Amino acid sequence: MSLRVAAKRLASRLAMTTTTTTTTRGAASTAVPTTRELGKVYNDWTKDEVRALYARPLLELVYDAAKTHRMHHDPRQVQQCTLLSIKTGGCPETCNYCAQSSSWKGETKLKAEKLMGVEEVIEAAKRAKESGSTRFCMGTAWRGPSQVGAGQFERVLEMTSQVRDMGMEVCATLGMLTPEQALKLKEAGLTAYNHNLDTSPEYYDKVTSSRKYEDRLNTIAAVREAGISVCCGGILGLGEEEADRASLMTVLATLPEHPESVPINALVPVEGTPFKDLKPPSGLEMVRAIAVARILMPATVVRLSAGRINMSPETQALCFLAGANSVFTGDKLLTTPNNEKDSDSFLFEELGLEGRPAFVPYAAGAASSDGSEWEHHQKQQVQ
Ligand code: SAM
Ligand code: DTB
Ligand code: SF4
Repeated sequence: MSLRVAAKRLASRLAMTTTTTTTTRGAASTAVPTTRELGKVYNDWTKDEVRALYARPLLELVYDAAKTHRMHHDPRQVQQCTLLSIKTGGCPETCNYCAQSSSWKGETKLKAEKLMGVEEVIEAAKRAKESGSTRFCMGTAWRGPSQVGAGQFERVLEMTSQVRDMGMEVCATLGMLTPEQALKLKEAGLTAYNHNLDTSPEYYDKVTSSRKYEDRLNTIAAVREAGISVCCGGILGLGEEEADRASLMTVLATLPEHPESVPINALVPVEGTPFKDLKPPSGLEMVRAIAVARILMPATVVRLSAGRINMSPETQALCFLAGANSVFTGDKLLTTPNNEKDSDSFLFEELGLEGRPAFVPYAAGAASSDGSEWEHHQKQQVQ
């Protein structure tokens, strides 16, 4: 069989069942570029530098990431966050990985639900706080608040204020925002807004057709402008190459200010979605992505997000060593299952980890995370 035929066969097999990630490992230098100082915050990383970093031998990368981590964070602290899908399913967007798009509801069989009531959400936030979470994140399967009636957005603002008054960090992920909507969320007390870029600009049209990369960047700019802390990351395992992963990291690390929070998700393949047959990244690919994020964005909270349920305790330990300092806890993410409480408690105990308190000042940034919230919180504790 000729090489071309073999390559073609392999390509079609991969296209049908799995994806693979082409790496440039071995071709690159093994060190952080000599012009860069570990732990220093830079916003001018080049794509070539990031690619070279991405291709480094894993243990060297993890070693440098662990050193960087200790310059900005208490390595024993890992924040526990709880997600709640306050409006599930029926989304008009077409994200190929997502269980909640109405485009494949015939296949996923996910039933669209209405926006939850304020009381029910507050009860869930109380339970999350009691179980050790210091950040509560509410998600809606919306293109954005503009798509729904004003009353629904008002209800989310009310939920935001009430969770904030409980002394928790409050995060929301509601889709695209206008600058006015971002300001309203800020006034309601929102700590952070999650809006992921998901993948590289080059690969984005393979992931969704219903919006552009630029739309995502505009919402992130509106969030930043409103003084809300930015939570923005991606997903590994969407069929992208390693160059796309490096490209996504370059976009994040060259924003005018680094996001205070970068979630790294592994694809959770959901039955009925176009990406149902893609192969999620390996644990070590997740470790590599976390280490690169940590070195590029030293002060940021790097969140080991979706896909943790399939990771061994050993892989998770490597992720924490590489600089992850947040996880989602609780039995559910948005629509898919999450790690069990008992196994998480055992893992924290065995690794000597403790929860990260709410409002620890983030070194990276925005007005809502410059430490004033931490002082406010400390005062509340004294009263
Ligand atoms: N609709 C809003 C949006 O897209 O920004 C908020 C909710 S959306 C479900 C939040 C994020 O969850 C997505 O941006 C994506 O990164 C992540 N996500 C969704 N489904 C996922 C899956 N199956 N596996 C991994 N991450 C997923
Ligand atoms: C993020 O980056 N990951 C979380 C949170 N931000 C909103 C969501 C993960 C969703 C996983 C798939 C699901 O449960 O539907
Ligand atoms: Fe809708 Fe968000 Fe899912 Fe995309 S990721 S389909 S925008 S809920």
